[in-house]
Amino acid sequence: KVDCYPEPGSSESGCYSRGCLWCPSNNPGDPWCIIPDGGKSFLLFNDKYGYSMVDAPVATANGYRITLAKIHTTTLFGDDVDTVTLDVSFDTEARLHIKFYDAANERFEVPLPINGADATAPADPLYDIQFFNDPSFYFQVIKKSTGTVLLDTSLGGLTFSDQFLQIATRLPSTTLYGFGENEHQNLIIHNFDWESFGMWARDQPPDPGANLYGTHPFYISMEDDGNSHGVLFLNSNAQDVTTTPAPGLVYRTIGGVLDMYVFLGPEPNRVVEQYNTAIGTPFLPPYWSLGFQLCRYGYGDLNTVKETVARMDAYDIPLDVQYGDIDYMDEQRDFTYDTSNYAGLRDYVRELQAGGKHYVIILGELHLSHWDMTDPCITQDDPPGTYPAYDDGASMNVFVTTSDGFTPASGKVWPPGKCAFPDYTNPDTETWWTDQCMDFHKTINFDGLWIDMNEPANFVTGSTEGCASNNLNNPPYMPKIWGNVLAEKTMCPDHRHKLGNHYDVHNLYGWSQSNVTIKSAVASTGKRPFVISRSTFVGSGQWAAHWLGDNNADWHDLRMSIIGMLEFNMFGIPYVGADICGFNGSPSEELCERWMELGAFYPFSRNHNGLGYKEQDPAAWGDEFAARSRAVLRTRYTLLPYLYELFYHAHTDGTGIVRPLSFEFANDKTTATIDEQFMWGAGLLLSPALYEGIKTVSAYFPDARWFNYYDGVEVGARGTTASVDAPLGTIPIHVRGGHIIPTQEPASNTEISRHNPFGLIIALDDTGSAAGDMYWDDGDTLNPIESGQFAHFTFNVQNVSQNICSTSIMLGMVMGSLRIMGVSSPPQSVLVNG
Ligand code: MIG
Repeated sequence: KVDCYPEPGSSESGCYSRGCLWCPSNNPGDPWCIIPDGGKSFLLFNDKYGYSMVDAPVATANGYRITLAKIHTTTLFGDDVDTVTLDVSFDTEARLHIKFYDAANERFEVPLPINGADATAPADPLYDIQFFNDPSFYFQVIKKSTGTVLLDTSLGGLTFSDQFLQIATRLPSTTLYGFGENEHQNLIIHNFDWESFGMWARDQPPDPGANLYGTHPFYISMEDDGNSHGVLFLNSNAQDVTTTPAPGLVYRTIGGVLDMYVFLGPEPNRVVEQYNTAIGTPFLPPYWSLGFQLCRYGYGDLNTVKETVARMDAYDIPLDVQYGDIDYMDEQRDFTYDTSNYAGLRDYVRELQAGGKHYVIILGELHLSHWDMTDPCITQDDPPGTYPAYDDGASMNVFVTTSDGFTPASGKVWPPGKCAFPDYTNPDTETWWTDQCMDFHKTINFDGLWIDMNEPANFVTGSTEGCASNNLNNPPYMPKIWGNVLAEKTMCPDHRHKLGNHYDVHNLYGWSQSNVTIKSAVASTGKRPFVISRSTFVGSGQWAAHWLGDNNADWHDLRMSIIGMLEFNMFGIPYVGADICGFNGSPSEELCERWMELGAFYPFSRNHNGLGYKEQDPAAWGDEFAARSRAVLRTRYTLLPYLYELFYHAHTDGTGIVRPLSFEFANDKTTATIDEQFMWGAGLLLSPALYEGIKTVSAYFPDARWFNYYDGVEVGARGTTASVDAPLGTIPIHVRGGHIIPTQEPASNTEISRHNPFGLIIALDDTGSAAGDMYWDDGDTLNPIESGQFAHFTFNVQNVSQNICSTSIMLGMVMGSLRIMGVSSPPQSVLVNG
């Protein structure tokens, strides 16, 4: 069934007037008004819905072109497009591109280049596509090796109207991962009972059912035989997806085109690689940004920041990055700092840097008072000449305008202030924004930029003047988003950006800001950039990291962070983490300790706290807490060379860093739903303690050899669950047989640890072999790979080989230890250097 009345107010008469069938049902959730499927299941009705092929598909250089004519006479939301072109291109052996667009009129399309299509049709694609006209047009995509039908749009309901586009497909199984940004209660979406997820960037703490900060219309489906494939809907409008019992999906969007990419895998990790390579692989982070980071909203003054850092140092808890949240600013104006409460910030940042630490500042909030409402607005209300950021921007016309195309749209953050929103789709904005950043960098020598509230958030609905009543601001179909109003917490959809109406580009706001800000960061620091953004879209991972937003300091959100982290690794943003110890609320000591343990294994490891809550940095709780946090962070630092090497692969091949167990053990069905354990790469299994009061974790061990990281002892369990010890201060870690993990002696920050001796953990598999590799560079120069300024080693039990070696990088690298796990009898002798 495909719902013919997806908005509220379904009724029998309303249903018939759409030419649909009224079928009351006892199953809760079932739609009662359904799109006719041309007599296939309802013999009384001959109505056809959708489109039909006018002629046979026409072969093109690498696929087919098909002309589709609308066949139904009724409409759901009006303005149906009569003739739709379908272009199918066989992009690569593993990637198929399917695009429906209006044959006659240009429509908005996301300007993201999709990389890597072959020039000519691939010789032996992994897929086949078939087209049908029975009774209306549908298609099937088949995985050739197994015959599995991956997409099957015979469920019907294909709709292409101006403000309502819909496609429905049957899924080959109920193992479905992805779609975002939403809080999913389970790693796999296991509810095929008409569950909907809305996608429309929103300043919204992670609550179940809400559309959150970013938009990622991408899913991975695992077929029953363990093979996988992925599908991207490349669309930036407000949209939603609904699961159906078929099992199937109904995808709806209110603008743009229906543009789908299918990634054939067949292994789940290959799907992630294929997807990430297509949309742009993640940036290579500077090494220091793999260290532990500390932030809070509302330190209030520089002395408090200094005291916090000082007690971290006193306990020798590793710390690489300190943040400045909006309270460092002068009344929350970007590119200013509070010269009374933060007097001396300029020198303090230099002092931190001299000690090997780094400083990251927040941007994108302006003109607010103590109110918890901020946004990327630039204040408009300062007298001319007093706030250069606005004056310069106004003279360069860099702001989003109202529908008239020239008046800057005004948002509001705190009476009586009004503010303007930079339009990052305007090339002039890049110049202006970069100038501001470079200028400010002369005052505050920041190392990275944190861009917040770029959904974009707004205190008022739409603008200070509200929003006009028209089809953009009030579209006929409202996707299943919170508030049911597009302008809620943001600007009016009819406001104008260089690239198009806000209606079309809203979901690209944080994306375009990231793309610009990474360039501004390079221009300012001259080093490898570090940008972290709250709102993201398909492709954002090339430019920015992401944190999971304003979570709660509770056990539920501790657990949910694993799912969020795993999803963003699928979405091409592996540099991700949640606020350790929670943003809203004050955590218990036990919760915060457990969070420090889990957070030590977020790629983005930052303890961050909301305004007014109890201090929760790891040095704030006393000696025992500090000692445990120190221990768990030293474990992280020991493993940083491995994390860095995973980032190298993410950057060069698009591989996920943090992976679900099911992506490594796709044929083991038990792993499909596991979301309280995760893997770093293929070699490390993490089984954190996630419930109050527990001292052991019941962990699943897929069929492999597993060794306790801490003592090297082999776990007996294979393909079964075992109880592992997790006293406070310990996160269970197991090394998988067959893998070699590069390590380094830890220190209080990476600038120091980078000079320490390296080590290798060698965990043998059943055949006595193991392999691994390691990437190394100076940690913060720009484009080290392009310029050959790096070293790359591959290891196996028999030998070590240097693939690529830059001698300056190699200088001073010392191999300090080898730990070999799984040797059957103790060695009789050891030879070093011959
Ligand atoms: O209205 O800058 O998600 O991390 O500390 C809150 C203050 C604005 C929201 C971010 C949060 C940050 C906070 N910001």
